[in-house]
Amino acid sequence: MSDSTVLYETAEGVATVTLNRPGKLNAFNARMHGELMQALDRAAEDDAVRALVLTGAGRAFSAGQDLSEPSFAAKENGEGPDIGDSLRKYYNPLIRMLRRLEIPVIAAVNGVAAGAAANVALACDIVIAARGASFIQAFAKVGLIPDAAGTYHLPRLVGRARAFGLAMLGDAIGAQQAADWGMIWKCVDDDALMGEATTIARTLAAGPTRSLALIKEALNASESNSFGEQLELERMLQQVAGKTDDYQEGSAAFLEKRRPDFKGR
Ligand code: T3D
Repeated sequence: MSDSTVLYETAEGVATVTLNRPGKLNAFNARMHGELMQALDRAAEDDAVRALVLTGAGRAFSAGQDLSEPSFAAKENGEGPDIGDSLRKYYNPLIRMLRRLEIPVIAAVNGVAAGAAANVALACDIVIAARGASFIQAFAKVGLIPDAAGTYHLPRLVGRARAFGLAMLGDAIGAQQAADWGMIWKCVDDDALMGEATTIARTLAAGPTRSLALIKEALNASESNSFGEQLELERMLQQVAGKTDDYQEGSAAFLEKRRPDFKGR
């Protein structure tokens, strides 16, 4: 059994990254942050990796920040810890990395996703969850505010009314409800989760990787662009997509009535 806090394996163009502190419900500590960023860098640098699955070992996806980390304790003078510093060092770079990765990132939420971990999942491109999984904006329960881009993604995913309810009450919502609310892509039976995540990831890994990266760029930008800026961005990105080998292949395959063989270029 590996003692790494993050497991990394690749097969058929898909990197599977597993948060691996099951005894602590995969809560994030400094070491796990470091190893997770290393795993994401590794995937980014490997041309053979064309999709990534993020999941958790054991019964949880992750319980969010490890609240027993010494950096979370009050200082000797009674002053509270500088949690903003932890966001600057760890969570903000992680969320930026997930959104910046030029391959599709699929969160396979296998169990509870609480606090920052719920928002790490929601920062992924496609989120699928096991029926027994739940999402908890646990922050207000411990006197904090949603971070890891929760206040950005939540209202955009579920609307203002539900975002306020989730953030202020901190109640758990089940995977089916999350899917019904449009917070995630889909909810599947528990024992189907990894099969379904792998099927989606392999489909995307065999897809036109550059075009998928451009789709990601465009949809992420649409969250803050004006209508006019977005039309202009679409023009620019479509120009890039049209010059890829995969566009040549995709259009030729359509006209020749065959399946395309995308190379990710
Ligand atoms: O650095 C920064 O930027 C700060 C950012 C903070 C962002 C945050 O994430 S704040 C929110 C942190 N997370 C939470 O508040 C969630 C705390 N955990 C829970 O509410 C519950 O554990 C769960 C609802 C997730 C699961 O409940 P349950 O009943 O299935 O499990 P449990 O018995 O509560 O937990 C099992 C063990 O994991 C237990 O340890 P033990 O008693 O067996 O030794 C528990 O203490 C530990 N654990 C669970 N969550 C955390 C944790 N240990 C440290 N930190 C945790 N977050």
